[in-house]
Amino acid sequence: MSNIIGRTLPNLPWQSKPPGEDLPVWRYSENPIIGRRATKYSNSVFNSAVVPFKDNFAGVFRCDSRSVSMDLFVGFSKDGIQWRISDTPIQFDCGDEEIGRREYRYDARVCYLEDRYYITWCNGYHGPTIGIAYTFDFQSFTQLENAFLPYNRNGVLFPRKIGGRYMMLSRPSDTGHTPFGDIFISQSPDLIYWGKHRYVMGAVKGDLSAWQSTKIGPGPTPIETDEGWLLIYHGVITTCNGYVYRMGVALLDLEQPWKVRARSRDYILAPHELYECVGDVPNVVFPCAALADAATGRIAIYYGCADTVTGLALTTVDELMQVMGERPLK
Ligand code: BMA
Repeated sequence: MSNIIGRTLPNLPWQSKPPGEDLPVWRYSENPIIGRRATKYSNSVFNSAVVPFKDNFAGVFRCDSRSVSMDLFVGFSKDGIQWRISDTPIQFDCGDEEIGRREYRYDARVCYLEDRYYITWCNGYHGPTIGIAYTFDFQSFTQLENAFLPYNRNGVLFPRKIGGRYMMLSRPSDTGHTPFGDIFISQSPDLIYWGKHRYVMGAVKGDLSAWQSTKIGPGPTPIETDEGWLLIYHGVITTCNGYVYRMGVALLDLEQPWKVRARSRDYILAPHELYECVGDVPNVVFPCAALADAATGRIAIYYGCADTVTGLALTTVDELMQVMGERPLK
């Protein structure tokens, strides 16, 4: 038995594992929980991040519009399943006009850190890089400097300082649909200046674990356990029909999170349901957030489906530890 370190979440959305299910992660029966037309002008709502907020939940949602521009929108929910999402994008206050100017924004993560909620996202600045902002109330948002030089995607903060420094995972990339990608970690004393970059783990060449042979990228905020940081991530293979995105899990060292303690050879969730296989970008499951309950070990994963709608998937800390133990990537 492994323990989640963190808050208890008695209202975490939950369904038990269906009888006969072999995979360590299972889907919420009413998926998708958010449809493509959830806001007035949206074409699609996916790759979005939710967190516990007061006694309920709040989130930052990627809603691509019907003009197909990408931006971030706030939403609130009482149960983590039914969401009210704003029709107007988040306005970020930024001390520097150069940085505050919007090109495009997508694939947000939200991380409660110290006394506030930090949002990181893929931010257009002469190519994709990692934007950072914070909020206390999900009403006003203050944008900081971009964390990195372009080109980078999937900036994921750790929920506390480690060894006295803030830590962020990311996936250096290119200006397009990047045909490569490994996960790195960067460290900062102040969330402005980032350095001490370390390689964490990469795509797996060869036939051992081909679902993650093209590129990988960090997903939700890492979940602290007594055995290490649980990192749910996406892995991509290039097929004759294009990219296919699946989900995997790894365990990173608690004090030196660039050291990988375990990693699954098998995927934990893959596009098998129709709403994951058919949409604006077929065959994509893309996790951006996870709620975790320290009392029960339950985990609820929010993931984009086919770049079109949002799904919910359930698991436990023990299921994830077991799959890494039984079928390790050696
Ligand atoms: C990535 C990002 C994600 C998207 C994925 C699949 O490069 O653009 O937002 O879900 O491709 O299209």
